[in-house]
Amino acid sequence: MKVCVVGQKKAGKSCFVRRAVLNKFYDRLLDEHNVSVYNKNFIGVEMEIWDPSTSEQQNTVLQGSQAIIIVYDASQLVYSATTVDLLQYLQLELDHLKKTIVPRPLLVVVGTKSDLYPCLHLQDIVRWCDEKMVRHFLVSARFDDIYAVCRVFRYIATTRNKTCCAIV
Ligand SMILES: Nc1nc2c(ncn2[C@@H]2O[C@H](COP(=O)(O)OP(=O)(O)O)[C@@H](O)[C@H]2O)c(=O)[nH]1
Ligand SMILES: [Mg+2]
Repeated sequence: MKVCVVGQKKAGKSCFVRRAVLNKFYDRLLDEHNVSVYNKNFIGVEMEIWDPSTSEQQNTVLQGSQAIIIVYDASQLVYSATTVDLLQYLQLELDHLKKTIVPRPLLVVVGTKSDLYPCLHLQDIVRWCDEKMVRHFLVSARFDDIYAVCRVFRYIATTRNKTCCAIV
């Protein structure tokens, strides 16, 4: 199953993926120009997790994804203005993905860096995700353990299994 991770630069995409796959945290930017691909089995579902660095790379590797994780920097949720910017970004990204990826993938939103500031406007994002019927997770790649971060991938695996059963 191909899973792609997208989001703005420095949102915390690579750290999120590395915590989930390698259980490591790197306190600096790495692989800024690469597309990293990791393989890992989550509750019986073999996943190929793609972590492109730039938005150009994101657009070229997205096709064929059965699930896409939109990662955002939850430390932005401390101000209303940055929360509004974030909601605009999420709306654009969601519209773009729904239009361009066929067949339509499972979409998940993940806020990361929850350790940095209190997420004062978290409810705005959670409400938005509820309206769009997209599952939302809040994590810290720095301090959460691998089990907590992997909730996202277990959710994707479970939802995919349910969809397959429904089709059969
Ligand atoms: N405090 C904190 N910093 C983080 C977390 N995740 C990422 N960072 C930092 O945010 C910066 C960007 O992270 P990175 O994963 O490379 O972002 P990417 O460009 O979206 O792949 C790096 O300096 C990371 O150390 C987190 O959960 N908590
Ligand atoms: Mg990265």
